[in-house]
Amino acid sequence: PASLCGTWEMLSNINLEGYMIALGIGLSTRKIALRLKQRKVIEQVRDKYVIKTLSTFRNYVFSFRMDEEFDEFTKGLDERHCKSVVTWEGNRMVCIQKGEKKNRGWAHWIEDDKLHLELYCEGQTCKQVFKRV
Ligand code: RET
Repeated sequence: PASLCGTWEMLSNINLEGYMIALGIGLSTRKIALRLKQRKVIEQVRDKYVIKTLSTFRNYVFSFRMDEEFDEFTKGLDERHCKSVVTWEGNRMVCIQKGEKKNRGWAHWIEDDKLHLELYCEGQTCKQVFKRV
C-alpha cells in the first residue's frame, strides 16, 4: 500500500465532539480540542511505527509493531489503558483498542493522496482527512 509515513496537516474533522463524548472527555478539553488544527506525523523504522498527533495544546504519541499487541495509555485524552493491536487490512492500517470502552479503534488509509483517519468508540465515529505538508 502507499506509505502513510510523513507529516500531515488536518483538512477536516467530522464528529470529533461525538467521539470525545463517547470517551468521556470533559467539556473544557473538548472545547479546546475542537478548535485545534491537528498534525499527524507517521514514522517507520523496519516494523516499528511511531504516530504523533500534534497540536498547540497537547500532543499524543504512541509506537507499536505491526501485529503485536501493546499496552496503550491514552495520556492526555481519556487516560485509559488499552490492549491495542495494529494490522494491515488491505490498504488500511487498522487498530483495535481493547479496554473499558467497547467497540474502540481507528483506521488509517490513503485515498487521492490524502490521509484518511476514522476513529470510533461505542457507536460514535470521527472522520478526519489530512493533506501532506
Ligand atoms: C488532542 C488534543 C487534546 C485533546 C484531544 C486530542 C485528540 C487526539 C486524538 C488522537 C488520536 C490519535 C490516533 C492516531 C492514529 O493514528 C488533539 C491530542 C482529544 C483523538 C488514534
